[in-house]
Amino acid sequence: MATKCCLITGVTGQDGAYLAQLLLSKGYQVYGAFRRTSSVDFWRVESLGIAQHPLFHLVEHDLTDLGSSIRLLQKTQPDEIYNLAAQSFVGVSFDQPATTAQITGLGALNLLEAIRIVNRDIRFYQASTSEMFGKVQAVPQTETTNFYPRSPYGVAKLFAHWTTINYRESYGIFASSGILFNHESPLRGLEFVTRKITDAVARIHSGRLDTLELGNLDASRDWGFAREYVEGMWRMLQADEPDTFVLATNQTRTVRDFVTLAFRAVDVDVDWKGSAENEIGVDARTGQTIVRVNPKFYRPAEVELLIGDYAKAQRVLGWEPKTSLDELCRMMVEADLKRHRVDRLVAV
Ligand code: NDP
Ligand code: GDR
Repeated sequence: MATKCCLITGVTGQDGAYLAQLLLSKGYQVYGAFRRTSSVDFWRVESLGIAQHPLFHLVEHDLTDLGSSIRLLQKTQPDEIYNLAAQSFVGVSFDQPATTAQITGLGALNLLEAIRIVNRDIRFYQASTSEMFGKVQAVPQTETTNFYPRSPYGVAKLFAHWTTINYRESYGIFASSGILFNHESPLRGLEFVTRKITDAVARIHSGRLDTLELGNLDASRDWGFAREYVEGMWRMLQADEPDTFVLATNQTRTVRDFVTLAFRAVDVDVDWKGSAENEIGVDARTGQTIVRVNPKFYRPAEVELLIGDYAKAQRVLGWEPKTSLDELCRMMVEADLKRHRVDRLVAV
C-alpha cells in the first residue's frame, strides 16, 4: 500500500506534536503547518525527537487566508487533514473575540473550502471541544447534548463544528468532528490551568516561588492524557463513515482537587481555608500560604462543570482513556521538576 500523507495544522501545539509523532510511527508522510512569526518555536516536536525525521516536513500556512489553504493542499496533496490550529485559550478569547473568530472559526471554513475546491476525497478532522457545551444542559455530556457556549472561543468552535457537519452533508466530504474534553500533558502550554499548577508546584518546591495565584477553584473539568486523545483523532479518520465523537474520561474533578493532587506529588498536603475570593491553600506542615485566589483570573462567564460520556467512541472506534488523573498529574509535576532541575520526586 502506498504511504499515506497527512497535513496537521497547529503542529507547534501540544496535540500537533503528539499527533505528528503518532502518524510518523505509522509510516505517514507528515506535513506540519505552522504560522510565520518572527521567532517560531518548535520545542515540542524537538522534545519528542521528531523534528529531524525524514518523513516530517514543516510548511508555512496562514489559517485565516483561503488562498494560503488552497495552495497548501495543492502543494502537499494530503490524504488526511487534522485541523488543530486555533486561538485555543478561552481566557484570551474574551479580550480578542474577533481574532479568535477568524482563526478558530473561519480558519476551519477556509480549509473545508480548500478541500471542496482542490480535492473532495481528502479526509478532514476538526478539533471541536467540550467548551461548546458551556452552560450545563445535561451531565454527562454526549454527542447529542445541547450546546450553550460561554466564551467567544466556544462560539467560534461551534461555528467550525457545524461547518464541518454542513460540508459533510452538502458535499459528501469525509469530515469528522471530535468533541474532545480537556486533555493535558507535560507539553501543555503554561497558560492552561493544569500546567500552570504543576509548573508552580515545581517552582515552589525548588524555592523559586512562594505562592500560586489562581482564579475559580470550583470549576470542574474532565481531564485526560493528550497522547491518548490524538490516537482517537486518527481512529476517527479511519472509520467507515464520517461522524461526531466525544473523547473524555467520564470523571470530573475541580481545579482545587488538581492543586491538591499536584502538591501531593511533592509530599505536600494542602489545607484549604476561607472561601471564594478569600480562599487560600496552606502547607499543612509549615503553615505557609502556597495558593491564593486572585479574581483577575476569573472569566466574564464560566463553564462550571464538564464531564463527558465517551461510550460512542468506545463502541465505534474501540477508543478508551487509560491514564488516571493521579498518574497524569504526577507525570506533569515530574516533568516540571526536571525542567526546574529538581530531579528527585519525593515518595508519596
Ligand atoms: P495549542 O494551543 O497547544 O496549539 C494551538 C496551535 O494552533 C499552535 O500550533 C498555534 O501556533 C496554532 N495557531 C494559533 N493561531 C494560529 C494561526 N493564526 N494560524 C495558524 N496556526 C495557529 O492547542 P492544543 O494542542 O491543546 O489543542 C489543539 C486543538 O484542539 C486546538 O484547536 C484546541 O482548540 C482544540 N482542543 C483542545 C483541547 C485540549 O484540552 N487541549 C480540548 C478540545 C479541543 P503557535 O505555536 O504559533 O501559537
Ligand atoms: P479551559 O482550560 O478553559 O477548560 O480550556 P483552562 O486550563 O484554561 O481552564 C480550566 C478551568 O480552570 C479555571 N481556572 C484557571 N484557568 C487558567 N487558565 N488559569 C488560572 O489561573 C485559573 N484558575 C482557575 C478556568 O476558569 C477554567 O474553569 C481548555 C483549552 O485547551 C481549550 O482550547 C479546550 O477547548 C478546552 O480546554 C476543552
